[in-house]
Formats: sequence, structure tokens, C-alpha cells
Amino acid sequence: MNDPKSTNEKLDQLESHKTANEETKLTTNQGLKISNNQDSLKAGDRGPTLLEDFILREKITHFDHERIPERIVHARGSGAHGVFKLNKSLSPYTKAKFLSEVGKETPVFVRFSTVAGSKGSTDLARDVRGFAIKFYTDEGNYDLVANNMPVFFIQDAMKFPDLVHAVKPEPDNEIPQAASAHDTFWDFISLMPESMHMIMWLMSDRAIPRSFSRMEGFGVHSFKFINEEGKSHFVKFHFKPKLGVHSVAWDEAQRISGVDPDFHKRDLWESIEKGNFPEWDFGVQLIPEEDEDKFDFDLLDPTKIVPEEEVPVEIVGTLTLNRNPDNFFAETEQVAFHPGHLVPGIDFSNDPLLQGRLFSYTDTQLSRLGSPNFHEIPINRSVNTVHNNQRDGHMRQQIVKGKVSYEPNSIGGGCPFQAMMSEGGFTSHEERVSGTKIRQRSESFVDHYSQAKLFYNSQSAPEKIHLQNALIFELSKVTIPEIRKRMVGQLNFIDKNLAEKVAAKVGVEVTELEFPNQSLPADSTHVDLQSEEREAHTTFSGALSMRNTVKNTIEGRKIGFIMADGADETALNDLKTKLESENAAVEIIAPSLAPVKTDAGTSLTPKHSLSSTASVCFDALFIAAGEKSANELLNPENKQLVLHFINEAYKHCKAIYFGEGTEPLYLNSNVSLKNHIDPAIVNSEDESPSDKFINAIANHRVWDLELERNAIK
Ligand code: HDD
Repeated sequence: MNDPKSTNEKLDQLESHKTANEETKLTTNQGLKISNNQDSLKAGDRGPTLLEDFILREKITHFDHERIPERIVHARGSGAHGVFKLNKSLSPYTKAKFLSEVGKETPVFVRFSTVAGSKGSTDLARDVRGFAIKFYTDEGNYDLVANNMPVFFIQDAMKFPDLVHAVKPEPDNEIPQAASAHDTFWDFISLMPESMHMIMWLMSDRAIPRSFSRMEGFGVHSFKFINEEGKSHFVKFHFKPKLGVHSVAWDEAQRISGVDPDFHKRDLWESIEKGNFPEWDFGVQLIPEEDEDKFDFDLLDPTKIVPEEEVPVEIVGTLTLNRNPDNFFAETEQVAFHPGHLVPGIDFSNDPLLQGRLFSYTDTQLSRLGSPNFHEIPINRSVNTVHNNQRDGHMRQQIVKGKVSYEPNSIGGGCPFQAMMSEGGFTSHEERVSGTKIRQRSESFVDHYSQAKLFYNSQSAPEKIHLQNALIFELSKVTIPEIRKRMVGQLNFIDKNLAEKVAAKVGVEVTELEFPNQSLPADSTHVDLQSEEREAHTTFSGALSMRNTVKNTIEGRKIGFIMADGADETALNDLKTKLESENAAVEIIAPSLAPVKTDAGTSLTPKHSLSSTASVCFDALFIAAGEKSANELLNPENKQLVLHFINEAYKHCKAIYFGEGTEPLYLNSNVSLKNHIDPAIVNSEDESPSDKFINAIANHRVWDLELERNAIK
């Protein structure tokens, strides 16, 4: 291994492990050239295969061992390379070099994931998304193993296996895949008041993102920053997508799971290939250690956020994903994250969930990747050469020269030496710790409902309806009425109206629950979960509603152009040019995959046919201008397909632009231009129709008109 002097050498390091099978001869794993890859070695061309056939045996043996255990959680993932750039120094708070030198660029590898499903499950499951980042810093790898939601289900790592067992397919019949809508999940949740805040996030549209590039990322726990003077601050990490936070509708998510289960993976891949690099602002919330007790919740409790209105997020850097992996398995599958991969200047807090994670990740990599040498896999290698006295083990790659593998030593001249702090040696932040050895939850962790209320109250009206409907969908799949009842009782602690609406649809009554307080010892009597004093002071936080993140851009949106022979070429090209100049993608959908001819005679090859895709795969639709094209789309063979396309897009509140001459299409559809003013329905008589269309796409969806639109005429 070479000794890289700069982080950019990570790229060279990865490059040096790549091979391309171009213009080369086929070989065995020992480098022997193979002359026949079609037939095994047999005793006569109709005789038995010979054991001696080492080429066949090598090929089959390798094949038989191609799979490794999938991750126990977060099995389904998509990854990309990129760069983290620091725009503002955090040196007053941390001595971490990659967070101190303005302009410094650090290579990263990011893996997004769902939690519950198997490796081959759909991208569109209702689930938390993992957002794990490996920073290849000059001081060693730093991993931020984050999620797209800022809180977690449980407060203590002791409950993690229970949570995961409850959400995974049920053990007797392995049903359902990648879904929380089943008995065991809600049985567990309804008995875990501490999960209520997270349940609000999980039932919100945040759990069905439009793309990875439109999700926020959160470190969840309070971590610690340590500066050169040894002073410590609590820190919460945030990533805010430059494109805003957007989601799809649940109905859409279910359809996408069938039409394109790789929807998110594909979107990430295609965006990067096109040069539309996903970007996030990186920010921190900083709290001096001495202010730890100034909040009405505990900073160590991972079921709590620090509202941005109380401690603003300071934006200091940019994360950009700009390169697709060359090989999914070697990079995305073999990457091994660990919250315990730290650099000087960053340290843990005593959050009991984080503390348990510090054990779990190494342990899981050992069983998944099969060797303590997983750090030597190219994607996991630090840009710094590793020098220590560890040795041997399965699949050891590093060839360390010399006799010495112990310390202290004199034979090796004492090497390698411990590093002083001034030389970048890591030292844990000194913290005075004293206490009785005890298995107990802190009383400061006991308020489970204030922030669940805060989240629910901060949603816009359409977001609240989506959340309500998600709960109705999920609880309707619960076969045991007692669980539905208990869950509604929990919701009643958050919002009476929400509980009543859900109860009415899932066939139970709202009952007042008295919950045993599981976090405290049985003889503890003095904590009242409902006590008014325990209400958080903040009752509304604008930052929690996705509506407030909408950005004025159509970058990365996918617009379907529905056309048939005779479509108006000028109108089509003008709009296409305009949309593409703002980095949106245009894809042609036609009655079949055969080329279509415009009115000017140009032949265009459609990317999709009306039956090979669906409106749910697009952010907006343009019904290409031209009477001839419109008439063909309305002929009996195409009519139902095209109307379904339009009606479904309309139902999901998307922008639809009816080009000139396509009036019969909207008159036949559920879209009504006459009865109300709908900001997302555009026609050629509108003033600046293409600007209106672009503006509508930038606004994502007209969720406010959802109820009206779905009152189908
Ligand atoms: Fe975890 C994977 C995020 C709690 C144990 N976790 C994993 C991944 C992410 C998270 C993003 C996928 C990494 C990748 O792409 O390879 N996990 C979180 C967050 C948590 C959290 C944000 C709470 C704030 N996790 C958590 C607890 C435990 C684990 C409490 C166990 C005590 N997590 C694991 C694991 C995984 C994992 C079993 C499975 C695969 C892996 O580690 O590499 O060790």
C-alpha cells in the first residue's frame, strides 16, 4: 500500500484496484489463460465429467460462494462517491481538520438504504432511510451513520433487537416483506410510548421520499465537538437537500413498487450520470456543554430533536455526490460503516442508544464480511496507511515487513510509535463520570408525547391528512383488535382528533389508556406522563414541515412528454429545451416503442410506451400539442391507457400541461379546467404557459387541492 499524502489519493487508491475486462483473454484465478469456456472436461463427448476439471471446479466453487450475508438491517442500499467541502470553519468548536480548514475537500462515500426490507426489496417501502457517510479524512476515516429522520424509535440499545424483530417479516411465515403494516410491529410500538415521536415521522410522507437527493440527513444523537483547548460542545448534524425535501403520495409509492422497484436507485444513478449531482448543505446545531440542562428534554435522549427555533442550524459545508460506483458489490455492498470510526475533535455523548451502537457495528461487519480485515477492502481503506501490530486473519491483504508485531519493542526501533496529541493522536474527551451501577432509564427521558405533538402540530393540513391515512392503512392491516385499540389510545395522547379519525376507520373506540411506565422501576410513582409541566415549551416548528422546504427549481425532475404521430415539433422542442436548460429530464412516452413522426416529419424514438411505464414515474406531464397526435391518443387502442395516465397524475396533484389541440383529452379525463383555478393545470391559452408549467413543477405538488381533485367529476 502506498502512503497517500492527500485525500485525493483515495481516488487513486480505488483506481489501483480496478480492472476492466476489455481486450484481455479469459483466465483462471491463478492467471492461466482459458481456451474453452463452453464445455467441461469429459471422458468422451458424451461421457461423465472428470473430477480433474480444475477450471470447472474453480468456476463453480466461486459461484457457489458469491453471496455474503445481507445486512441485518439496512440491507437494501444504493451508494455514490462524492466530496465534502467546508465553507466555514468550525475550529472554535472542533479540532477535526476536515471541519477546520475552509475550502478543504474531503472525499466521501455515501450509502442510502431502507431499514426493514431484504436486499432485493422495493425502494418505495414506508420506512426510515439510512444516510451513511464515510469521510476519508487525512486523519483517518470518519463515519456519520445517519438517517433521514432526526429521532429514533427507542432510547436504549437494549431494545434494538426487539424493535427489529417486531418490524421484520413475522417469524412463522416470513410475511410481510419490507413493510411495517403488520401485527408484530404495531404490537411492539403500541407498548412502547417512547416510539411515538418517531412514529409521527414514520407515518409522515418523509417515509416515502421522492428521491434520495430530496431527503434530509440527521446524525440523530447529540455528539460532542472538542476544540484545541479541550472545550466541548454538544453537536447535532444536519444535511439539507439543495432541491428541498419532497415525497411521493402513498398511493404512488405502492404503484412505483410494481412499475419500478428500483426507482430511488435509478434516480440516483441517472442524476449522477447526467451531471445533475445531488447536493446537500451541511449544518450543525451547537450547544455549549454547560447549557446541557437548559432544555426541557434530555440532550442524550435520541427520541428528541433540538428545535431549530431554539438552536438554529448553522450551515458550514456542502456534500456533493458526483460519481457512481464502478461495482455495486465491491463498493456499495462491502462498505462497512461504524459510528465508532472517529477523528480527533469529535467524540460520543452518553446517549445509551449510541453507546450500544458502538459495539454492534464491528460485530455485524465480522459476521457479514467474515473477517477482522474488513478495513482492508478498498472501499473501507483509510487514505492513511495503517500501521499497527495487528496481523494475520482471514484474507489479510497488507504485507508488513520485518520481525516485529508487538509494542514496546527494540528490534523494530520501537516502531510504530504512539502519536502525541499534538501529532494528531486521538484522545477521548475527559469527562468526570460517577454513578451507581444501575439498569435504569433516566427520569429525564420520560416525556414521550410533547415532541410527537410538536411534530404533528407543525405539519400543514395536507401533511396531517397523509399522516392520518398512513396510520389508517397500517393499522387496518393489524389483525388483532386489541393492538389497534392500544395504538389509538397512544395517538390520543398526541392528538385527540387524530385518534378519533383513525379509530373510526380501524373499527375501534378511543379509550383512555393508563400506561405502565416501562422506563422507571416498578415502585416509582412520581412521574405523570400527562403532566402539564412536562409539555415542551415549543409547540410549533416550521422546520418540521416539508412544505417549508420547497425550492424554486425543477432540477432533477422527470417530465413525461406524451405524444403520437403528428405532434407539433416546434412546441415540443421549445418546451424540451426550456426544461432541459433548467436541468430537468424529458422522456417521450408514445403508444408503442416504434418511432413517432412529428408534424414536421422528424422521427423520434420514445423511451417508454403507454403500457411500459406509468404516471407515477414522472413529476409532471406534457400532453404534446397537435390535433392529430391528440386524436391518435384517443383512438380505442390508446384511450384507456392515456386517460389512466392523465387521471393518475391528476390524482397525485402533479403539473399537467395540455398543449394546443389537446382539449378532447382533458375533456375526456377527470381534469377540469373550467370549474376551478388549478395552479398546476396548464393549457395553451394560459399566459406564458411554459413558465406556469415550470413554476408548478418547482412547487412539487398542489397538495392543497388534493381533496378537490380527488372528488372525481
Ligand atoms: Fe444502525 C446499520 C443508522 C441504531 C445496529 N444503521 C445501519 C445503517 C444506518 C444505520 C444508516 C446502514 C449503514 C450502511 O449503509 O451500511 N442505526 C442507524 C441510526 C440509529 C441506529 C441513525 C439510531 C440513531 N443501529 C442502531 C442501534 C443498533 C444498530 C441501536 C444496535 C444496537 N445498524 C446496526 C447494525 C447495522 C446497522 C446491525 C446493520 C448493518 C451494519 O450495521 O453495518 O450493526
